[in-house]
Amino acid sequence: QLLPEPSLLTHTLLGALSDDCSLLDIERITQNVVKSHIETCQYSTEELKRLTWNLYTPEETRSFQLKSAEWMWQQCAVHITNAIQYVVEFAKRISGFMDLCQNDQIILLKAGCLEVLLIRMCRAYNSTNNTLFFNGKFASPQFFKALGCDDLVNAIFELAKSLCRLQLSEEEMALFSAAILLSPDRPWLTESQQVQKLQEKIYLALQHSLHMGGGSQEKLDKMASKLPQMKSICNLHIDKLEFFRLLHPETAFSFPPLYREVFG
Ligand code: CLR
Repeated sequence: QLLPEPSLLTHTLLGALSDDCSLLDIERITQNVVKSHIETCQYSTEELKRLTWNLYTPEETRSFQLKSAEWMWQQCAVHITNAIQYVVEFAKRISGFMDLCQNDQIILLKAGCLEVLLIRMCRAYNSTNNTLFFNGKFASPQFFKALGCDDLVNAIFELAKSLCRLQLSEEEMALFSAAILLSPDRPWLTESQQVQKLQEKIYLALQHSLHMGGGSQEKLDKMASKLPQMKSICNLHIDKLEFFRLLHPETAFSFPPLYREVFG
């Protein structure tokens, strides 16, 4: 046998880092990140479960499809901004985040908040009928037709579907979100070393959590394999917003200030 068992490998890995990050540290980090996630996830699992069969009727869907692009963009921008505020609160509650300089906090949030939102989105996705929670009810991709960005909307629903298939626990979701938020390779960071240290610890906690949950390296690889898909959605969103701004500068100017700051 050339390679040790995965469990042994993880054990060795955790052991090797133990002077820097003990099992106790890992448990403390996990607890902090999970608590932060649960407290800021906007909708509890029970709430979403209770609303599962609250779908937009065909008539309601049709009436949304007939709205103007400006109106629909404005609605979506407001909902996304709302959700971003919760992601900011999540970041603030992760121990170590507030110790970073304010410049870096802002860079990390600007670069990562949509990605975190995309991870959280799988909680609000119903795979049995391909719908997403939007303003109190579940909506299909066609519901968002008035936006005029079918490719973006379809890409978002596709990601939701594939993330949903991973069946992430709240703990895995929380740690995955925190790890993405604390990416040391974001441009213009001044203390990327410090960010890297935080990310490494969260990453260890994620590995530990996957290991405990009977998961494996395979699940971690699958999670990591969604990152390019998320990146491309972020880029597509910026492109669509830029194009919309050209067509309707007045409406784009009236989007929530936080939305404009994060994506402007
Ligand atoms: C994601 C999980 C958050 C709550 C939340 C708020 C806004 C929702 C978003 C979730 C999922 C995606 C969503 C969005 C509003 C508009 C957007 C439904 C549920 C759709 C896909 C349209 C996107 C179009 C724009 C980018 C222009 O906790």
